[in-house]
Amino acid sequence: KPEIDGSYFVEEGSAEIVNSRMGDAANPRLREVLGAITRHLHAAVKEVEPTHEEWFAAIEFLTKTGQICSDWRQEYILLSDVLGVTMLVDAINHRRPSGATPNTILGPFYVEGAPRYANGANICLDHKGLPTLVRGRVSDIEGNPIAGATLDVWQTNDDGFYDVQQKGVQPDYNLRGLFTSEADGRYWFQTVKPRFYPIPYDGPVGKLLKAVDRHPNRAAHLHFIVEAQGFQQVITHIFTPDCPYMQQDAVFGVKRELVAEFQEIDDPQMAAEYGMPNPFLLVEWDFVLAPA
Ligand code: MBD
Ligand code: FE
Repeated sequence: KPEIDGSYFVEEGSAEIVNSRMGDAANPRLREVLGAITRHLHAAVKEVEPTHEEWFAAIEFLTKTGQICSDWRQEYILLSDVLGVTMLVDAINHRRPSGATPNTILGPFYVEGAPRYANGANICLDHKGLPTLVRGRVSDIEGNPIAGATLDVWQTNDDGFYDVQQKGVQPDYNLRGLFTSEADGRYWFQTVKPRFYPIPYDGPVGKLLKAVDRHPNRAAHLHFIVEAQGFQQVITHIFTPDCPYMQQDAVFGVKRELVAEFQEIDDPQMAAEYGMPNPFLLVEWDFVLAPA
């Protein structure tokens, strides 16, 4: 049948007809990817039978999602996050050996070029929140220490905002820093306990969440990127154990292995040793890296 005849288009497999137009010069992987997207998209459209107005609303939504609304933000990452696709892609690409620290979502608030500190430094520059000492070891899967690993950490302040969301309100690089593991693999730094907070919901993705009656809150977390020569980079979080959104993180980033204890320590000697106020919270957290 001539495919030019629109009367056959739907009945004869519209996606197949579209996909058959791709020529021999197409990159095979692109052919596979676009072919699958076209098939699933046509199936979804046939399932929901949108009106023209609905389809145009979808296009408008995607257009707005792609617009840069500040120097650090367009919303496609966030859309991928709230639809669970980011975690899915991550799971597909990071099937680590058991025992290795799992990945989770990067999120939109990572900033390169945070200050590098000596172990023990305090990354909380606005002095708000519950003082917390994070310490642990970076090791390989056999437990051998990894010296010289870089730990890049970032989190929200006690009001639930990243520094880049509150330029001029928070000090630059508040609650961000790079640390280096010592010869025995150890690292330690001072921060404050993170709290849950909403992903930005003033844009198109926030409107979408509201429209489908979903909350925008992320389980409270500290972000880490840990890297060392010869090992796989780990992009991950530490979660607090007592966050009300643990079971319903807006972006599906929680993994059981990433939930830490935040122990209350009342020990003036230990506090003095680390330059912490007493009492304080202690998080003992080891990172285990898989070979590259
Ligand atoms: C965040 O802070 C975050 O970590 C992710 C993954 C998405 C939105 C906001
Ligand atoms: Fe975050």
